Amino acid sequence: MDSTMLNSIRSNNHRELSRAISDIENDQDISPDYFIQLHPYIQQSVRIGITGPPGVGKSSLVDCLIPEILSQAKSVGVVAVDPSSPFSGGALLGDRIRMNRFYDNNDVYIRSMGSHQYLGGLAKKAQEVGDVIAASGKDIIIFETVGIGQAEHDVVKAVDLTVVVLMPGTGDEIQLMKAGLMEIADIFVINKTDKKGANRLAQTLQALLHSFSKPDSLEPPVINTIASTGEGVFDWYNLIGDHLKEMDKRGILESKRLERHRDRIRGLIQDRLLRKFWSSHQLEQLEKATQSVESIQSSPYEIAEELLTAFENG
Ligand SMILES: Nc1nc2c(ncn2[C@@H]2O[C@H](COP(=O)(O)OP(=O)(O)OP(=O)(O)O)[C@@H](O)[C@H]2O)c(=O)[nH]1
Ligand SMILES: [Mg+2]
Repeated sequence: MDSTMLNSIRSNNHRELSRAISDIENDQDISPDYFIQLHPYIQQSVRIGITGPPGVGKSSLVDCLIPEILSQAKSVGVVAVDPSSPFSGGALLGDRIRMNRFYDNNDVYIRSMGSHQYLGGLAKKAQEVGDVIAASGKDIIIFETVGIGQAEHDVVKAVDLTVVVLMPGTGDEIQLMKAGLMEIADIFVINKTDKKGANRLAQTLQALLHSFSKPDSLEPPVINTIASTGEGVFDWYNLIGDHLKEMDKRGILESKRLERHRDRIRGLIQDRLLRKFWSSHQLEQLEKATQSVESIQSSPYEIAEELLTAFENG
């Protein structure tokens, strides 16, 4: 990155920001220098993940949260990960409307991002996208993901705090345990509490949390909302702030960030080594060694050994 680009991002030029994010998304070869130069300017942002089953109201909640954030004179970046998932009904349209509403507001940046397989994984991409948005000066960065697969677990690795959203009447409790959402939640939101079964869901959830919680661990609070009217959103926003403070006080935030830092270093080295290893020559050798069905007769360990030895011997 040249200094003009860095300055553009730092002066909150959303067009330059979008360009940078597209480069990251498209796996353009971005030099490490790019991120090294960004690094001094990314520390002030808080990164929040919002996940949950399809259609529970994640986007609607984010929509309500944006004005709350703005009313505290703070700025926000929103990244909707895979809004075009086949499971979602009209979310993309919803996201479009949202985008238009804040279109010319410099304190709101909204962007969607695919969740397909990226080299180095979605977590890496989400972290890098988070970095450039942070460098533009946003106070809060929100990642919205549908909690049905691997994506939310990757995104959790890129955030400080994770909110899991549920709704009554869908047997979410069971789904939640299956999907391992229990372990990743810092805060639970029960949305659509205008519908039947909200109390029952809250009670089941509390009981589950109780049985899951380890001594001295910070039990995730549960809060009710109705995103379609905005009810409870103000309290939810405050709860996020309070919970972050508590996580900070207990050193949880710091250790999360340190772990993330360490993970990223590990990932970068893995990436670099893999790229180096799979030169066109090595790919050719793999092709050659596995050209015919007969090659299945050789142990994969044997072929791997040969490739590794060739690599080590230059
Ligand atoms: N009754 C009721 N409907 C709601 C509430 N919140 C959201 N909805 C509706 O639920 C539908 C889904 O809302 P979204 O905000 O798109 O949900 P989402 O979780 O972002 O959905 P995906 O991104 O597709 O997983 C929309 O039709 C909303 O209008 C609520 O509190 N009560
Ligand atoms: Mg959505």
